[in-house]
Amino acid sequence: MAFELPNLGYAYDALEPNIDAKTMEIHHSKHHNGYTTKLNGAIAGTDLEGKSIEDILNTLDMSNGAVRNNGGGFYNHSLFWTVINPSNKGELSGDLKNAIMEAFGSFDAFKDTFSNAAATQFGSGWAWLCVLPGGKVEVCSTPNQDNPLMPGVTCGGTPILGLDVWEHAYYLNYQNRRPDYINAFFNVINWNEVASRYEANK
Ligand code: MN3
Repeated sequence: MAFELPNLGYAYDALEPNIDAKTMEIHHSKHHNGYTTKLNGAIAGTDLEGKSIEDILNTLDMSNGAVRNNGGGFYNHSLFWTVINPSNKGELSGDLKNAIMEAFGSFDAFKDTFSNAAATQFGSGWAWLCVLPGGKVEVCSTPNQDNPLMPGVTCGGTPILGLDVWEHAYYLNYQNRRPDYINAFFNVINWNEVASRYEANK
């Protein structure tokens, strides 16, 4: 069974004005679709075919550029759409809130740390909030389509919140103002989804 581009589950304009409809449409229907198609092409006929994307990334040969870039792209965007789903967003609470408070001291300190990771990731990449076994959380960033599931990535645990800081994610609306886009991202985070990923992976 080949990987399929997941449905967003909401309209392209549902995140306006924080993330504009045109960016969402191109990002999902062109960029994510491209990673999906190329991932399927890269694994076709190999022993990776039929494995879950998590298994593929966890045991990845990092010299396999086609699977690294397109498998990462497939997984990262699949996570990203869910953590900005505008339905039933909830608020930061419960065990996830406690873990964030324990790691960073305050929500504002967490936001600063995450925003700084996103702003200072040179060129294209992602900022992440990850959960480690036992429930601790940490922030890190990765270049290109790498992510914390991949071997040897200096960013541990399981990602539960991710922010795409490739220019294709924000340039139409924000041009070079990446910090404004990062700030807007905090308006659209679906904390219920992040909390459910935290509970499933702690
Ligand atoms: Mn992207």
